[in-house]
Amino acid sequence: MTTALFDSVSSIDWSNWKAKDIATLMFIIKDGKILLIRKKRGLGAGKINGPGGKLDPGETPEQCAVREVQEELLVTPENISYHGISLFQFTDGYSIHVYIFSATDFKGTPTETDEAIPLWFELDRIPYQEMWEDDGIWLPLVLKGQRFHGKYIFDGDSMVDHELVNLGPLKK
Ligand code: 8OG
Repeated sequence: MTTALFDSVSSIDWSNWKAKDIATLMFIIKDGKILLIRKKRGLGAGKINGPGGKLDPGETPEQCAVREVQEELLVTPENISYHGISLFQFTDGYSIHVYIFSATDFKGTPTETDEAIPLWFELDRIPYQEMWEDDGIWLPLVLKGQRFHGKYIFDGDSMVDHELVNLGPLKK
C-alpha cells in the first residue's frame, strides 16, 4: 500500500509550508491580446505558459519577472501590476511558490530564444488545453484585473485539489 503525503489542500499545514523554489510569471496583455510562450525547457517544457522562471539570489519577484521576459522573449514589460501568489505542492515532494504579474505595455519585439517561442492569443482564444491544468481557474482573474491567492496539489501534470481566494480588484 502507498500512502499519499499530499492528497488535498486541507492535508497541508500551510503556515509552516515552505516551497523548494520561488518563481514568477508575467502576462503581457495589450490591444486585446495576451503574449504567451511555448516553453522549450524547464518545468512545464512543451506547454504554453506565460514567460517567467525562478528567482535569482537578491532579486525581488518583480525584478525576476522582468528579467525572465527579457531573457525568454527579448522584450521589457512596462506598467506592471501584481496579482498575487499560487502555491504548488506536488505529490512527489517538489513545491514551488509563484508570484504572478501582468503588464499592459512592453518595449522591444517578442523574439524566439532557446527558452521560448512567443505566441499572441486573442483573450477569448487562450489555449487552456495546452497549459497547466490550474491556469483555467486563475488566468481569467488576471484578465479581469483581480488579485488572488491560490493553493494547488499536483500529481505530475494532474491537478488533484485546489483552493482559490479572490482578493478583489488590483490596488492602484
Ligand atoms: O525555471 P522554470 O521555467 O523551470 O520555472 C518554472 C516556471 O513554471 C515558473 O515560471 C513558474 C511556472 N509554473 C509552475 N507551475 C505552474 C502552473 O501550474 N501554471 C503556470 N501557468 N505556471 C506554472 O511551476
